[in-house]
Amino acid sequence: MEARPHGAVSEVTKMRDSKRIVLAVIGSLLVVSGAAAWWGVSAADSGARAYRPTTRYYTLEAVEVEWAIAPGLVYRAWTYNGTIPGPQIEAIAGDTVVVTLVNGLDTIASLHVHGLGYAISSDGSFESGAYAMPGENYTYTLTSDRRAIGTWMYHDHVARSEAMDDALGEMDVGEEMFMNSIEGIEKGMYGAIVVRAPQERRVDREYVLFMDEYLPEYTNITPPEGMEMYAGFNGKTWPANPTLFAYVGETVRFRLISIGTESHTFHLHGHKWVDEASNRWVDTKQVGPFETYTFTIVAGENGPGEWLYHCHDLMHLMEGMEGMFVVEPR
Ligand SMILES: [Cu+2]
Repeated sequence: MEARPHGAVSEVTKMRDSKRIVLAVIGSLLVVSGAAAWWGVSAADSGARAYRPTTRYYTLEAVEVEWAIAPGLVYRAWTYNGTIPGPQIEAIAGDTVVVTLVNGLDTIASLHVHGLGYAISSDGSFESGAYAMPGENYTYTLTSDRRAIGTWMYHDHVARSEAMDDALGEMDVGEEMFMNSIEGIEKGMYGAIVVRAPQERRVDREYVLFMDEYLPEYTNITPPEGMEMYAGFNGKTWPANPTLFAYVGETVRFRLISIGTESHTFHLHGHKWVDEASNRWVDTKQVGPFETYTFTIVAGENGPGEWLYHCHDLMHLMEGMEGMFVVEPR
């Protein structure tokens, strides 16, 4: 079991009498008040029209379904609303999002979000108690500000089968360690959250691509000899990965999300884009587990065609991480 940072706590206690604490508090108050002006969403935003934040309501039902990652490759998936990924949650910075989780599984289930704000009662971890018992509901309240603008994900944090319980029991590692579970995520319980700026720059098309692996221990889908697993996009694998489409000259925004235990190196043939972090032109980007990456291209800069997109980890490519971006003349 991971040790709690007791050392850090005692360091703070030792410093309590020091004037440095007073100075640090004053300093952080100044930082917070300055930052609040930047990330708050208000009518005073520089020259922008006022956006009136609203509350958006979603219902997600945790359900088990038969899910095919490709023709003939089927497993009993755990999902939100019967699809992988689950429904996309949309908000504009400043909005409140209220999600009711209806638990139709035989196990406890939860919702944990990245990027938005929430009280501990909407955390979704086992320790927070913010999960739904089988057959029951749980409601999560999430807030957004300017820091939330971008691509994020939601996922389960607690769902676990009896078979997994038994397997963990045999490992005899003690009960506490495995109160949280990755089984829900590995079986398909995830979806995208997109938070937009009130005055977002419009694009012609937008695609969200989850990059994931389908581990045999969770799917019971056995890969061919020499392959560890199948892998792919949006709950699919080759040849069933999503086919994306655009006309030449259209702006297309990609929102990439790595959701499993592996890093994925996304590559799109025939196109380059400016990487915001480095301000450099790139055509490949590595996205670590539970990281996201957003970029925008102009479709068909090298002409129309059936352009490949794929993971450039060559094992993952062999395991099925390859799809088509079809660009047609106008
Ligand atoms: Cu990959």
